[in-house]
Amino acid sequence: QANTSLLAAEPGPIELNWRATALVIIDMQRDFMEPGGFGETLGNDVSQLARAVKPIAAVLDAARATGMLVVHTREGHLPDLSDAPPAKVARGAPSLRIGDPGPMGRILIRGEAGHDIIPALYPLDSEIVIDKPGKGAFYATELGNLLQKYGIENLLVCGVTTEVCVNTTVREANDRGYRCVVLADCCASYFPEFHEMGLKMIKAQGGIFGWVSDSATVIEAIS
Ligand code: TIU
Repeated sequence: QANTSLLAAEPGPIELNWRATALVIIDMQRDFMEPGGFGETLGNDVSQLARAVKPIAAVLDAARATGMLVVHTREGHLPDLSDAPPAKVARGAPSLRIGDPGPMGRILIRGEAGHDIIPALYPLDSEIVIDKPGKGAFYATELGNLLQKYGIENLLVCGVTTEVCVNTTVREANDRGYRCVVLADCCASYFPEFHEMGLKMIKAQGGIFGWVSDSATVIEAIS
C-alpha cells in the first residue's frame, strides 16, 4: 500500500496520505439503530439505518488490516444528566425522554445497553471511543487533541445520521482544517431524502464541507 494515493470522490478526486487519515464511525449505537432506543422514541423508523451496517463493517475490516487509526463515537449523557442541556432533554414530544428507563436501559445514558455500539461494529480495545454530549464529535470532547496527537489531517466519515451527527461533525472538522471524505453508502438517515441532500450539501460548491466517496472505492484504495 502506497502512503499516498488519489481517491475517486465527488466533486473531484482527492489526494490522501493514508498515514494521516483516520476512519471515524459516528454513533452506530443501539439507541439509534434498534427498536426501543432514542431514535425510535423520537418517532423514527429505525429500519432505515440498517443499510449502512455492512458497508461500514467492510471498511472497518480494511482499515483494521492496514493499521489505520479508528475512532468510534457515541452520543449520550452522564447518568445525572449534568451534561444534557434542558433544551435538549425537553425537546419535542418523544415517547420516552433522555434518561427515562426503556427496554435497553435509560435512554441515551452512558453505560446503558442502548448507548453502546451495535455488536456488528463493536470497537476493539485498541480503538478510540469518543463519548460526546452533542451532535458534533468535537464539541466538549477530546477528539481534536487526539487527532492532533496522531498527526491526522484527513477523516473518512461513516455513521448515522447523515444530516444530523455526520453533517455536524463534518462541519466542525472542516472548520478545524481536516479534509473530510464522507462514505455515502456507510451513512444513513431516518429520512432517505435528507440522506441524499445531506451528502449533496457536503460536496456542493466545489466541496464546501468535504468530499463524498463510497466503501468500495476506499477499500480498493487501501487494500
Ligand atoms: N435524530 C437523529 O437523526 N440523530 C441524532 O439524534 N443523533 C445522531 O445523528 N447521532
